[in-house]
Amino acid sequence: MTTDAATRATVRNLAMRTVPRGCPLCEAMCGLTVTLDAEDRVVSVRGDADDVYSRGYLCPKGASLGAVDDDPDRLTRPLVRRAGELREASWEEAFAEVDRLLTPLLAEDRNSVAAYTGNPTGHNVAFTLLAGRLARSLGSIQAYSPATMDQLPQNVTAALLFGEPSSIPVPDLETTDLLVIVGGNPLVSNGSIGAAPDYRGKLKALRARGGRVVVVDPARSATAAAADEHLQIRPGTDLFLFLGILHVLFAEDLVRPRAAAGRLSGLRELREVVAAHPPAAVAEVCGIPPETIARLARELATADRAAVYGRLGTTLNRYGTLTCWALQAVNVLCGHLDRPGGLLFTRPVTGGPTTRKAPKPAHPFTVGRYRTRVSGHSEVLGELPVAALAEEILTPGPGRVRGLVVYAGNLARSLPDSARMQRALTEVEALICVDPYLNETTRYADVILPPPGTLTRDHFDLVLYQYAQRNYARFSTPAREVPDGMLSEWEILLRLCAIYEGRGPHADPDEIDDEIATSLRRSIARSLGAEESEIVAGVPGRGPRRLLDLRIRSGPYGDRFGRDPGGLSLSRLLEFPHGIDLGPLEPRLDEVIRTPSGTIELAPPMILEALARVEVPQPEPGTLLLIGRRDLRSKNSWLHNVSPLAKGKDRSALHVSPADAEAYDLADGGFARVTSAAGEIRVPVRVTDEVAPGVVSLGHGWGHDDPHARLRVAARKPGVNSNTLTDGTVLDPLSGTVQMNAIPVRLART
Ligand SMILES: Nc1nc2c(c(=O)[nH]1)N[C@H]1C(S)=C(S)[C@@H](COP(=O)(O)OP(=O)(O)OC[C@H]3O[C@@H](n4cnc5c(=O)[nH]c(N)nc54)[C@H](O)[C@@H]3O)O[C@H]1N2
Ligand SMILES: Nc1nc2c(c(=O)[nH]1)N[C@H]1C(S)=C(S)[C@@H](COP(=O)(O)OP(=O)(O)OC[C@H]3O[C@@H](n4cnc5c(=O)[nH]c(N)nc54)[C@H](O)[C@@H]3O)O[C@H]1N2
Ligand code: SF4
Ligand SMILES: [Mo]
Repeated sequence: MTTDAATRATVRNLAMRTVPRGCPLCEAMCGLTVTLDAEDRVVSVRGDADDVYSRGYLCPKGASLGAVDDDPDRLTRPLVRRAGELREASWEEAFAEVDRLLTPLLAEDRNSVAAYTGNPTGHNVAFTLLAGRLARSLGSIQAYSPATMDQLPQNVTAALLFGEPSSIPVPDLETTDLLVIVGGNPLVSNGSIGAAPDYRGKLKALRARGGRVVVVDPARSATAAAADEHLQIRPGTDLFLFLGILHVLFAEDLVRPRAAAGRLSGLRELREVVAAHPPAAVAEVCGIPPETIARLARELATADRAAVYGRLGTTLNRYGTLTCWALQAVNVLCGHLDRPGGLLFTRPVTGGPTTRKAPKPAHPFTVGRYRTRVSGHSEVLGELPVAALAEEILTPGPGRVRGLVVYAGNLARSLPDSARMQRALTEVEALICVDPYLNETTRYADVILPPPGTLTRDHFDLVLYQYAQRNYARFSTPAREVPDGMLSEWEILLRLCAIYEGRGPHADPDEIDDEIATSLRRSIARSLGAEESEIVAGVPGRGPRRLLDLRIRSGPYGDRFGRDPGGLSLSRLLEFPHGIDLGPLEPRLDEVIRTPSGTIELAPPMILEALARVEVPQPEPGTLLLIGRRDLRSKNSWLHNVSPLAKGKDRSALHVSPADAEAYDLADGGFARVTSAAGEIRVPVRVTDEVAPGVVSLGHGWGHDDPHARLRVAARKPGVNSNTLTDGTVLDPLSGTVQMNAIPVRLART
């Protein structure tokens, strides 16, 4: 190396900086360290060994965060449709176009404009803080999100049992001795509503201390392969397994609710309804031997520290809510709720419904305050089913959805019945997308408003701290500036609020920012019984930090605006860039329960009525059941364009059992035609005994073959879109959640 080169290298190294950042790519919330050079280019991303929550763990997605943000296909300017083509435009032109398109529709009928709030918004503090205002400003009942193809059955269950939809307890991975994972694959997904960094390490530790892991899954997933026992259940039948377990608990007098004792109602009704479901009867339905069901029930009832944890395999089916309810009833009756080593309720740093004083009297949980126009689906927790969105757009008549705003969603790939969804995206009169990519959905847009990369924003997991493995918080400041010519997502969203509210495209976003802060101060003053003048933010300026400071200071660890000087504030949290550990999860059932009866309501009428209507699934002859799966280097539909994550072989093959491969004359590496009620695909086949005969599996979020999208890396390995096959006609009646697993399909060789 010449002296000059050495000097330059030294200068470069001196100018390098390493900043701690929370990873926004999944629910594990790992702490990362991002190293940037003098030109603000990301040089490396590593696990942050000093992070008090993740202790250095990261996965391939986190390691690629620099590449995620610096993907050359990300949009850097708004696109506006002119003469049929999407063209680059200034922000002023783009907002003027949004105003021109939406304002007349909103003036005529607020409900003619729908909004879809997609998955990445849950990891984005701008959205989580502004969601309420965005919805109120739009003022439309047409509100959609992935909840109705994800966790809404768990929310409805929590609302029914505990009186608050966000009260979902998480398994205490650190100390449990028996973990039963039902329809979740945390070794790939890193877990969800109960996620954890290094789930594999946590399961290893569990087994090393003599504990057991049981996985209930139709596929031998990575988690099932790492477990002590794998129960290969028939897709869509978990409800019956849990009814069988509940039956045994009553029949063998194994009910001992411990922490929940004395706080239960509905036990007698529950005993009556499960009497009709002995293991011998349910075994036929779910394909698990009756003696195994009885043994599992006894093991759960006698284990000191055990937890049953369920995720998508329990929610995305016709009986999603009943399944989640029965699963939680098992935890309650076996005494694992609200106990260390069982399931606990996290206490989040910004507080929430269960850390504030309970309303008196508590309202009973109801659904159906309004219904969808076309099929009459009920509203549930302010949402309408995603499966109804396409028909609300496509069906003519008064009240039709004519405008659609999509915040971070890829409707053309992630929603059921893609063909119909795409027709709807063509038909909708105004489509506004807040999204960094020109992809399979945004390519139909009239206006695309692209946010800058994740490293330019404040990061704080406002929603996800509710389900962390410890009481924990970390605030990350931006690693680099918003590039010239771009607007922060915060500002984009405030300007949309202004347009929805009829203040026009040029309104000052700061005004709305101030209004939001004022109303938050007012509500905090009311809940603390303080004067509004006492409730002041301790950080200067506007934006997310001011609102977060108000929420942290009024939260359960907060300094209560000086009343508790040792307490937390955002300024104090900023002193801990590697996160602050607020202690292990602890029992707090008294704080959580807020049902009208003040008890855990085990047998609410909604559940009993739905149970009475349950039908035993009858497989159509000649069909197989299609289930989904996730992929380590994907995040639903949107990381497939990131080069380091796109390496390797095609990941969207259909998994077929050896027996079915033989029956349908399919070869490993060959192709199959898969047909369902909604459509047909041609897909490469992988013959594997990971799936049982009669079951096939395919990941979702693929199908990057739209020539109008600009996803150059993804287009090289487009994969096949599994949602061509999900028809979206079967919904969980209690939550409106769509069946995405156990889809009947036919196979043929091509
Ligand atoms: N790497 C990666 N991580 C992710 C995501 C991603 O796309 N990639 N997505 C994130 C999101 S949005 C979510 S919601 C979470 C989801 O987190 P998980 O629920 O853990 O994810 P899945 O891999 O879908 O696991 C579902 C499991 O259910 C099984 N299953 C299917 N049908 C049934 C059934 O009827 N009964 C039972 N018992 N099991 C069934 C499937 O075989 C699969 O193993 O993951 C998050 N994390
Ligand atoms: N068949 C089948 N379908 C499924 C599932 C399944 O298991 N099986 N799982 C379902 C589940 S659980 C979920 S959560 C949904 C997810 O479905 P969606 O909510 O539609 O989410 P994604 O498909 O991940 O698309 C995310 C979009 O957000 C954009 N984006 C990424 N980061 C940002 C950002 O910071 N800001 C903005 N504004 N945009 C951003 C991406 O470019 C992409 O267009 O898919 C569902 N679909
Ligand atoms: S496990 Fe999740 S949070 Fe951790 S690095 Fe990977 S994507 Fe990020
Ligand atoms: Mo999800």
